[in-house]
Amino acid sequence: MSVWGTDDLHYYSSTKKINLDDFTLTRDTKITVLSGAGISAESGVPTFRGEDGIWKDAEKMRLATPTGFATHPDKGWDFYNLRRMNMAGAEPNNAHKVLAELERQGYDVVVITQNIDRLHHVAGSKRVIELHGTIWEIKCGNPGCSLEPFENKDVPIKGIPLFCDICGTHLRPNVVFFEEMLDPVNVQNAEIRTRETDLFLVVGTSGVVYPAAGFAQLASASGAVVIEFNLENTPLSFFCDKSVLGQCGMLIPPTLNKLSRGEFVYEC
Ligand code: BJW
Repeated sequence: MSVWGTDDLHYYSSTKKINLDDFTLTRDTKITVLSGAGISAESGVPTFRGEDGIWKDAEKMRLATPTGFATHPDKGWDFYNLRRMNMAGAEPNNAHKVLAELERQGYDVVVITQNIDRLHHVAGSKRVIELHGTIWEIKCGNPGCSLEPFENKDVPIKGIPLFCDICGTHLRPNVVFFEEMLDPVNVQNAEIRTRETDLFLVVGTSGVVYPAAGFAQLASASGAVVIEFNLENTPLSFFCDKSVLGQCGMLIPPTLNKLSRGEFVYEC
């Protein structure tokens, strides 16, 4: 098994469509969720792409690269401080809460999230793989430095830009910038879980960033039932047995209720 899996994750093709009437969600079902920015949109956290997306501003997108942040750590921290303020004020919405409630009721749920906001944790989800890190931790910008990432919840962080006491390099958020490797342990755990999963939910992601997007393709190729929740179709729709279009906070609860034949109930 490859740790990165990007070679085989990219190019799966899917022609299968599983009839959801033949599928029943039970406590033995391994459920895996791949979430993206869209799951937090109803909590007031902006998405990246699209009309109101953060990446409309090309400078901000450059700041989310290792070189961009290292060149302008002051601007980089301004950008992340604004996002910390936004995320600190955000509450989990029904999409985060229903997934946490599913786990709480004894269903076998793992969330693989691309989000850095920790709203899945706040909602109560216990088994969460943070593929792109978290804004609530800081690490040294020097990958060779011995400083371990540490939690910091100050909003805003004062005295920016911050520098490492050990090596003097700038400090930065513990998030995965473009062109950076994801934590191989996280990727491997996500890959193992995806390969063995029965039901794979793709929630609020544009499905264009890899290796994350490849997990939906891997789930499909591994025989899972794959259901997408999004406002619109995405490049991943092709790999899904069903795309449920609309706000995920509204649509996930009734879908889970239906799949469980009424056993799982979540009151919005
Ligand atoms: C709703 C909704 C509602 C709204 N209900 N739905 C060429 C050059 C360089 C690199 C590459 C390259 N080609 C490929 C790569 C690899 C690159 C990549 O995939 N790039 C593509 C974009 C082309 N990947 C990487 O670089 C990764 N590393 C890597 O591959 O290392 C190996 C390597 C090294 C060097 C060179 C090449 C490879 C790392 C990726 C890290 C991504 N980082 C970010 C920033 C994190 C920190 C931060 O937040 O500041 O992660 S970018 C951003 O995109 C963020 C997100 O997690 C990620 C995915 O976005 P997401 O979550 O899908 O959000 P949106 O906005 O795109 O979509 C929201 C969706 O929600 C939409 O579909 C809406 O419709 C929907 N929605 N409201 C339901 N209510």
